[in-house]
Amino acid sequence: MPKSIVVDPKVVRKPGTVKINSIPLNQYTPDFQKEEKKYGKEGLARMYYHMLIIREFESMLNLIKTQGSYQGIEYNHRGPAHLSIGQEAASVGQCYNLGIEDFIFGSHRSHGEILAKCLSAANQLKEDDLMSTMKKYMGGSCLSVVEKDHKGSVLDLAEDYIIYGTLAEIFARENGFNKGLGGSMHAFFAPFGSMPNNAIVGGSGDICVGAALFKRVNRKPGIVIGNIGDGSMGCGPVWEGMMVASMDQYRLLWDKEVGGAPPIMFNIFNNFYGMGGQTKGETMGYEFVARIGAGVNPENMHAERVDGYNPLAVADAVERKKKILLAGKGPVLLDTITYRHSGHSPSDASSYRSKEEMEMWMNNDCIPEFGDYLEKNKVITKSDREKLAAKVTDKVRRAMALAVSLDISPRVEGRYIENVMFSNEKIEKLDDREPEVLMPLKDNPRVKANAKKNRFALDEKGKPYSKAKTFVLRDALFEAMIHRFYIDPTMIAYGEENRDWGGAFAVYRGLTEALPYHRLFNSPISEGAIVGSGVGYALSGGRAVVELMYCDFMGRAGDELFNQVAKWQSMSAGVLKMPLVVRVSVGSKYGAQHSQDWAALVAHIPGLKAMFPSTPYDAKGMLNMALAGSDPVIFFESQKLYDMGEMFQKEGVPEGYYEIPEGEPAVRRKGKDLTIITIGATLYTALKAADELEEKYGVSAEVIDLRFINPLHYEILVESVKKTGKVVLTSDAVDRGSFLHNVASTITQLAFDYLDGPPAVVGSRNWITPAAEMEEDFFPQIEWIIDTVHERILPLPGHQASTVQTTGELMRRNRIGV
Ligand SMILES: Cc1ncc(C[n+]2csc(CCOP(=O)(O)OP(=O)(O)O)c2C)c(N)n1
Ligand SMILES: [Mg+2]
Repeated sequence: MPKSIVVDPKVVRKPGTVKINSIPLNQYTPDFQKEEKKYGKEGLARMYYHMLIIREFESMLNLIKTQGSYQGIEYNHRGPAHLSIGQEAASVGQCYNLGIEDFIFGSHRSHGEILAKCLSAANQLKEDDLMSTMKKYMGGSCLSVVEKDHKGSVLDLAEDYIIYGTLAEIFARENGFNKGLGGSMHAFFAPFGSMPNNAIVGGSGDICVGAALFKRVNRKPGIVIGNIGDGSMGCGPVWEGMMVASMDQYRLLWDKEVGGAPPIMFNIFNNFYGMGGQTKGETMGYEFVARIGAGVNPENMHAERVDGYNPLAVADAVERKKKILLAGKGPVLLDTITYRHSGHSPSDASSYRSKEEMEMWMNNDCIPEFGDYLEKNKVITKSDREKLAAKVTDKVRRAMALAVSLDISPRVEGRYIENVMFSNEKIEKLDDREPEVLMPLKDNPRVKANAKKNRFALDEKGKPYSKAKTFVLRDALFEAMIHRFYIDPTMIAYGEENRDWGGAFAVYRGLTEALPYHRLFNSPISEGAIVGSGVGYALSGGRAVVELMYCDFMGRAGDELFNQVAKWQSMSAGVLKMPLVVRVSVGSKYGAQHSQDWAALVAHIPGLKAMFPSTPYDAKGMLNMALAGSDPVIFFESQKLYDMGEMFQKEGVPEGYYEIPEGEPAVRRKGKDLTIITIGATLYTALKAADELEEKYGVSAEVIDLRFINPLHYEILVESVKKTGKVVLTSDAVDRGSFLHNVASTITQLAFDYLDGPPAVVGSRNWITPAAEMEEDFFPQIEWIIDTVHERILPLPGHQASTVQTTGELMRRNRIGV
């Protein structure tokens, strides 16, 4: 369908100027009467109390890190502690007007935000709900510690729970909010809307957008705030996240009923420094973070600077912005100024800032200043303040005593981590409502067209059907996608050119007619945020399929794939699921930056499942499985195979639903003298090599298509090797670092006694991928496989090698690094 907005040269070439609206700075004016009316004395005092809790908590960690003791309790904390002393008003102010359903994501410096959000949520919950949340979470392990000997209200108990749960997490204890597997920089407590905090600067900048997308698409209540630092404004994922968050299509193309733009606020806790780099005057040029909004959309992202040293100014801003977000008019950018008294970390000597500057901020410290304001307005007395301070110290001391004890707060055994690397669930659908679709499945033009195609590639005489009449690999992928779209209402798919174009390689052609915009849409060219927002969507409870048009673009989404997709299930100790499929197309013909098979990079990162089908039957069955699971799957597809019909499954690709058993390689050709193991498109090259080996040299080769990279069952491979004693492995990945070397060494360890010699890997050359016309010099060819067999495995009588595959050549190539 052509776009509804015509790009008219007369209009776009017309001279003119862009008018940019002004951006408010620190416009909040304190008005005690109004504030008292809004929050009541109790609410105002509570804000102060929450600020005190954070201050004491962080000061305790500072003492532990610098002096090894707090209130007479000694402890050696080996991990990090990025403290937010000085920033308490900003986090408490932010959370005060947020509901439990509102999410906040954060950074490496987020202890204060976890405490502020959880304390605010606890205060809003009824006692029964509070108790049942605490009892249910991790089987009540954290609650049972603080409940013992506790006297006082449920809210008071919840406060202890929040302080202890956070601290135990920082100290890597089993009773911590994430069983100690997250730690200081990744701790969070989802039941109260405190969502993952990220040690990667700016890491939350695109994840938070996906969470907001989840809320919008699935009509869930609440808003999402991405808390990131001023230093993170230099990070690509943050900018990409803002681009995804501000796409015009939410308002112009999506059904009005969906509700507009995702409710996302980018909140910059602007403490004016990265670690030591000063963001104003040194490492950035924005002058005011809020100015950035003007570059993103005509509403300036509703940006403003707010005084984060006054909790009431922040609370007011968040409340106003929340209305904008709920009305679908986001995104919002908030420049919340604040200052950390503490160093970046306790070992930081603050040599990059002047004593005078630090003194000025300390002299205006947000806690005494707010305390004085409340005292002046008779909300609390001096003696109340002293009592509150004593109460807070007592709470933190008790939590500390519990958290340092290995008897009360043990660590999980290292082996436990194995259980949370994957969730391994089967989930038909992630919500019960009816999936939103635009037509019955049977009326879909592509479904109809596919119905007329031959689901096996060859006719009775073994002759291939014409391309137009053959059901090919891309059709198989389409069938798996549309099947799940009609079952799981939360499932969405997006990426570059996904909608009208039908995906760059036409896998999605036919989905556009079937799905409303909010379930299938084009994204900006933001590979980082495509994957990162997928992470946020999936960990919030939805199923997302995102696409990287070329494997080579994984580089653009490196952090998201390797640090985010792969890690959140385990860093949350299984609290979060990651039903995210990343479809990655592996190219050829387009040269050095569009033709690389990087499956090995994925194989190297724990926490990712990876699949690489090479037949239509497998493509459908494996994608079916990926789309019914709860784990992240990197799904590789070779562009050389999109047009390939089914050559192995004689009865053709089934029309109904089926799955391929996870991790099982497939024997494509039986043999007894030699095992050839392949990944992806080289299967077909290997089969031709096997035929030639048989015909010319009488060598019977067994060809096994790995299909899976992780998890991978070795039984079939070992069985074959026990029979043949000889192995060649081949794929389109360059030889050095290819995953096939892992397979080769594992086989060697599992079946050493059965091997006649070392397995040989035939990969692509360690070069750039050259032009299409020169690819035969780069990708493994039939002769390379046969020559390798001849030179390194089994001399073939009368064979004349046409390429050099000797061990000497191996040495030479390695010596010069190519
Ligand atoms: C991607 C990445 N680069 C660098 C770092 C190291 N690092 C940790 S915190 C930090 C400064 C971050 O500054 P800002 O975003 O303003 O947050 P603040 O520390 O001020 O809260 C740096 C450079 C990191 N964790 N992640
Ligand atoms: Mg900063």
